[in-house]
Amino acid sequence: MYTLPPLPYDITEFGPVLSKEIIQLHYEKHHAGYVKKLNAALEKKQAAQNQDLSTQIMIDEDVKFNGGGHLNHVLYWENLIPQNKGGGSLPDGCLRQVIVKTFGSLERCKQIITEICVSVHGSGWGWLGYCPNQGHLRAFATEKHDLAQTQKFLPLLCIDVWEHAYYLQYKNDRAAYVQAIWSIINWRKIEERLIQAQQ
Ligand code: MN3
Repeated sequence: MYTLPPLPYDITEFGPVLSKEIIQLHYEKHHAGYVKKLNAALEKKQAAQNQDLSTQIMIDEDVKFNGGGHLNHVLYWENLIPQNKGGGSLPDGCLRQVIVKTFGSLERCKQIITEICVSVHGSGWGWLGYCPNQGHLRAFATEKHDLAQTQKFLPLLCIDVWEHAYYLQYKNDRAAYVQAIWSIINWRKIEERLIQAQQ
């Protein structure tokens, strides 16, 4: 059984960037819904072991969608932090070094990820990922709830660009949501993920 992990902050802490209503709905309804449907699909999968292949494949689709939804949201909540607790500040360390090496500057990195997020057709995620084989970073998008690993990268940073992540506050202006979210990105957490990915 998978459970909804607690948020590492209070839902009122993101002030003008993400309203309490958005986070509450996103976390308590959307994320919780993926957890519930993932558990239901895993139970169904267990019971369907002797059924025909097409039935099993359809159940696997539910596991993939809801399991990806759960994992991606865990990463998303973790890679946010209120601005007054360090949101938006990239420390001087190995992450800054590799970002500058790959993109030229943090500003350019954010600009490329923003463009990728804005260009996702429909629902999906924008990512900064790390390739452990070649030791480099890449910005890319995935559709629906596909994992960063489907693009052969380990996830460092993710931005949810489903409409439920911003519509209550930003309406159809996804670009404004992505621009604003940079001020609450937890770069320390992302650096931790990089260090872990390099081991
Ligand atoms: Mn979401």
